[in-house]
Amino acid sequence: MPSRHTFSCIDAHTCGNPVRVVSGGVPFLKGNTMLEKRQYFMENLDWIRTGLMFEPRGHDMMSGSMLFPPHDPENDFAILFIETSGCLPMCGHGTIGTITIAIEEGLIHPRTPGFLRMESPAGLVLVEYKQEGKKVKSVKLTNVKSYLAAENLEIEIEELGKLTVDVAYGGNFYCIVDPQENFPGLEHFKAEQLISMARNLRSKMNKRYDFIHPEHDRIRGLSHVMWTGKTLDQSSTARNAVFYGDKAIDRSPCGTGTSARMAQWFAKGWLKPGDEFVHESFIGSKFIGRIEEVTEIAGQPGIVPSIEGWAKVYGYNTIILDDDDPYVHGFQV
Ligand code: PYC
Repeated sequence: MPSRHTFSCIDAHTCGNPVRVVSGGVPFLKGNTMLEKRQYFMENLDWIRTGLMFEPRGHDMMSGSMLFPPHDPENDFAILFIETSGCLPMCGHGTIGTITIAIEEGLIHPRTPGFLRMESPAGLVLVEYKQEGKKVKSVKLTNVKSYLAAENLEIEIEELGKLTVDVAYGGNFYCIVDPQENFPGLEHFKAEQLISMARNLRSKMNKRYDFIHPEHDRIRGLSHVMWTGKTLDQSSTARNAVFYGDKAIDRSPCGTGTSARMAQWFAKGWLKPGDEFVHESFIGSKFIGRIEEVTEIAGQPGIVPSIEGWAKVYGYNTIILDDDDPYVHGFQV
């Protein structure tokens, strides 16, 4: 007998990048922390992610989340991120979209209106949101500790030649490519070029280096590439195009990417605690970032960053994953 699984989903976008919250059909996950539950999901239930994220039910940029009860009663809820790139330890645009959906659609009932404590696989994230009537107008998250993991690494890719890059962590590891002799800036390239160059660069970096989070060894590997360049709006601080998965450029300014970049700027002395960091995405949408606190991670200097942005809910989806469909687990071309 073929089996059929039904998932209720609510769809939104955060500054242009999609977020699909699974509001019905969420599976039971074994584990005592969100990092353990993430591991259990990846080992046993990853077909739910691929079925809901990839074509024909999703697309290259699709990302989403599932909500769980918190493990610590002090917190409001726990979250699993499901994306075309896998189950990210943390996702900023995913958090902004999820909170907007969860509050507007009544999936979460905060003990203190306007504030939530969220357990992500990467650690505790504090959320503040502003509401006008039923609508959530903005979401600010105070992210996990972020730091510059490596500076001035040399690497060569066929398309550009020799590059000097930095690697920073903001909930995921980012290879940051700033304008330099062989890379004039993201504005000189089409999205497809940035994607294929980033795929090559990420693979070369991961063959040469092994980035492991000093406090959580399950968080390892460079998953994202950030190309930087000139801003579209002169009043913005910086612009980026973040590559993730195999074919995606984030339409939002990327929350964990913005955190990683603020950690990089802090380490280089370009950003001070409290300064506003207006980060533009590839399409020109903006997040406002700030260094909330200076900290350390396993003896290395780091920051606690915050990111603020908005999301819009746009639809309800009942999605069926039926084993008699040859593409039940999605596909990539
Ligand atoms: O906002 O952190 C983020 C993110 C990661 C991948 C896509 N968006």
